[in-house]
Amino acid sequence: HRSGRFAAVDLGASSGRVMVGEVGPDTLRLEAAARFPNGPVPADDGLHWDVDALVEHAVAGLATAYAAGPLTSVGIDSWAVDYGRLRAGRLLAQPFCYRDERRNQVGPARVAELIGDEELYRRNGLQHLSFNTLYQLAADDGLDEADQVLLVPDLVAAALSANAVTERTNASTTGLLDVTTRDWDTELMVRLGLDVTLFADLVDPGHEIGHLIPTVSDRVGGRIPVVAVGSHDTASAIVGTPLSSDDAAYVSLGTWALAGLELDQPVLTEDARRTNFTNEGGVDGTVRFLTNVMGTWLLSETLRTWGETDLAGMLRAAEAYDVPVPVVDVQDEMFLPPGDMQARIGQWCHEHGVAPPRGRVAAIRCIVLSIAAAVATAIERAASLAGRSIGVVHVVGGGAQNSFLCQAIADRSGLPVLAGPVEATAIGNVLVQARAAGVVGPTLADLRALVARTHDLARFAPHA
Ligand code: LFR
Repeated sequence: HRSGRFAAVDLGASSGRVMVGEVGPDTLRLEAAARFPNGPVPADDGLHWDVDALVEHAVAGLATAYAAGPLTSVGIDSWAVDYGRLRAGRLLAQPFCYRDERRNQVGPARVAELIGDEELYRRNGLQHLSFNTLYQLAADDGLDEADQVLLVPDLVAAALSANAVTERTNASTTGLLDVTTRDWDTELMVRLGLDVTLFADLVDPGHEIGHLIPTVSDRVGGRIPVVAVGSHDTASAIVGTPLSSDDAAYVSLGTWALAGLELDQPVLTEDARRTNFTNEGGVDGTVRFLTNVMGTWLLSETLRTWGETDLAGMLRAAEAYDVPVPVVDVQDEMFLPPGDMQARIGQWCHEHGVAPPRGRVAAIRCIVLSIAAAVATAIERAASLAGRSIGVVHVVGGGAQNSFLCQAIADRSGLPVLAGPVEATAIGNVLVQARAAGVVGPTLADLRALVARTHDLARFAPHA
């Protein structure tokens, strides 16, 4: 194929989109066919996602995309970790959301009784996040009824194609994948009391999962293939990041700020474990050596509780409001669940004996500078743990539009920041499909060179 039109269904924690990428050897053009809201839905037994609604939005968005011109294939990515329970191919309940406070206390405690943190890290290489899939499974009292569990993008792919698989980059976030072999760690599953037959076969990005089932293709307009991509959104984002040398670090900046390095081999040292660095699986067997920093979630939750919608205006005011504000530890678990972040910042400051930011604009300034400080620390640690020196920081994702935050990261790290593309995740998604169709590639470097040729990046130099 010389070119194609590839659809990316990209599901984020606060919104989803169907993007169309027109890709040829020298072209990469992206446009949105549909955008739709998403978010945790509270119920009696905890926070859930509405995956049925996401599937419906995805199909409607694909129909809109197809109406503008035939699609070559579709790929699906989303946030990691969360899963649905199925029986005979049917979803038993809507998946839980990883920000559920109660489950996040139960799960790690149950796993800790069965396996120590040090051994667990040697096996799965994952940073400790209280919501990693294995902890959620340990807190799940409804597994007996299920004959399969699927991660969110795989659930959507199965709804579209009737084929159930587990895409490997996202599987690496479950904690149940062997970090060295990248296969299911069935021995660990057994030790945790999990039925190994619950987990579907692993496939790699580029694998054709199946074709749209007739009820879906009738609505969309064509019986196109569903192709596995880096179905963990962060894996796709890193494919779409124009990294061009070993001294480049990245920050995939959205709800989370995923800050780190692309490596060939995992770093499984005690230092890496104690500083909470993860070795997630990237596309083409790469390692995403990074840590989760609380990201724009803090901003979006703050604005949501205020009933304020003008993020850009608030950021402008906060950047101009040059008064001292405290830098809080955004990694504190108190900031994980939904709620009033300004109040929690006040509480954090009270507990740590510092003066809280006064007023809304100061609160926004405090959040931005605090995120930047945590990101800078993460990059510095990643470099030292991996034995690299860093010359440039790529910021991709929605946060690349936040120039106050990008500048703050440059200032705090003392490194130049290259911001963009904003749509790195959708770009990584469509590029892996385009490569599977023989349009571009074959190496990640080829894909990134195309991103660099077709996208202007904004540069932020550090202020002394
Ligand atoms: C980003 C992300 C992170 C993952 C978090 C929870 O959207 O996928 O990589 O740690 O969401 O799934």
